[in-house]
Amino acid sequence: MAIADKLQGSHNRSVAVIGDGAMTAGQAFEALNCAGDMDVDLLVILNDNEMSISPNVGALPKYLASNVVRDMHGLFSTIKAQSSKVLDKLPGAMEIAQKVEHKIKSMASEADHVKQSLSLFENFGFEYTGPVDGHDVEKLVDVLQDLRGRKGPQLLHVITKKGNGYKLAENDPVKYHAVSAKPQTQVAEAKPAAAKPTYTEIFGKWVCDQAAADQRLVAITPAMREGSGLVEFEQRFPERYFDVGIAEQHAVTFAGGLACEGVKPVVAIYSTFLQRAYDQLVHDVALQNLPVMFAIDRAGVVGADGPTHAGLYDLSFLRCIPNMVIAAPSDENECRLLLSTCYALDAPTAVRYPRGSGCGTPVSDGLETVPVGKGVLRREGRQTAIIAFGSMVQPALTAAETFDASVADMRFVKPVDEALILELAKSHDYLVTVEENAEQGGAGSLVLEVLAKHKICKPVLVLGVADIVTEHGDPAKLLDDLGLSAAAMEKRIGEWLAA
Ligand SMILES: Cc1ncc(C[n+]2csc(CCOP(=O)(O)OP(=O)(O)O)c2C)c(N)n1
Repeated sequence: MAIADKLQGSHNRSVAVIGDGAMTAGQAFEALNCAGDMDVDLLVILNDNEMSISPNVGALPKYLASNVVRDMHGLFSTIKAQSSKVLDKLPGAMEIAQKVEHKIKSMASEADHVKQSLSLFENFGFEYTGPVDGHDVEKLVDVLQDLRGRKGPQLLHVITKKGNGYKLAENDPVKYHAVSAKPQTQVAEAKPAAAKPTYTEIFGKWVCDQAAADQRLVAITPAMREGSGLVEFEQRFPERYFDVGIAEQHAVTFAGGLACEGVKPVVAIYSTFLQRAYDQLVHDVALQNLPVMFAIDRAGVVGADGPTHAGLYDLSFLRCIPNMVIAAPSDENECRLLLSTCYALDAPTAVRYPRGSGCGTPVSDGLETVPVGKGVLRREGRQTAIIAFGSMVQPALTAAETFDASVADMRFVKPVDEALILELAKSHDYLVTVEENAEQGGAGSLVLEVLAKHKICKPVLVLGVADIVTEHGDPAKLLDDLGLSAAAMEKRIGEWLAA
């Protein structure tokens, strides 16, 4: 935006605000690298609260918190703030003062200990201001007013406390990272015991059980310990737990490297965040057929987090990658079975499961596996067969009652059970496919490809998420709006059959 303004001769100011957690992402450094070498008036405000969702990780937070950096820059900032009040009034004096300041810093950097303390950001070509107390609003306004007149890439390092001023959040910043719209003014209520475990919890328990049974297992999360169900794993297997920061690309290549050496990585990742690591998934894992398992959470509609968090594309983007095995569990027990099955394979695998809980099926304690690439006929009907994938099996079973339709739970998207598809095509007049994924290139497309390959002409209704940006909101309502609740499915199938 800053470059666009410059190109167009506009005098807008661009300000980028980034958290210290987000700053652990490679892309942040790609942008610093680019902007720091450009003659561009850009202000980056780094909001440093030492927290991602959970405490921030890696070398960067340690660097930002180091006293050397804070003291050194604190000194420069104080001098700057004091002098700017005077210099502001003299035309041209501020630019001269900036140059002098640069000169002093570069002379000072000759000394090794001072060199160390010169900000990482200054070495990237940014002028560094800070650290500044982000809760001292008046001071912050002064600093921002000063920065407004400065030329070139600027970085303002602001220190804040997560949840500042709200005791509940200050005491439990992890929990209060995301709050509902309803204000919670009382002591935080204890969470009512969930009637049904979530898929995240199913994964969290499985990964601990599997790790206890197999020393080679390590778990990797790109900054989503809580969301991905790895809290217990970290406590029980700290040496085998890796939070790599908000660095999905690195999470995947890191897993590839570990797998090269005989370690068995499980990358716990949300569907939407895996999108960032597509090239790494292809080049650093799949092409080499490395046994990395992806436990893909939030696959499907996600609700309140909205379109950026919707996990609607993974079946489409995974299915075209060679060597991948992709499983989509239809309930909680299936989730555990398919996790164990995929983990046991010597190949890149993905188990994708939705947000929230399923239908409450009792879950086995064992680590038993199922045949790879084989589906299961869950309901035997006539005329119409619903070929269902993952979370859509349960609503399909309900919808099937109206039409006395057969329902297959395909379990795997890759390798897909071609024999079952062909058998259903032979014994039924109409086929319906259903998945919680974009219709384009997903599991329904896969069924059409199988039919085409075997020269079978059959009416097929492909049900999935239409080619639109989904809204945020209650997941059940979203699924209904998207035509994927049992009732909506029934209506769509009924209309199609009638037509
Ligand atoms: C690419 C990506 N990975 C993970 C997340 C999940 N996530 C949302 S906020 C957050 C922590 C952000 O920390 P920080 O940037 O320091 O901001 P803060 O919340 O502390 O202000 C994470 C990991 C995300 N939104 N996007």
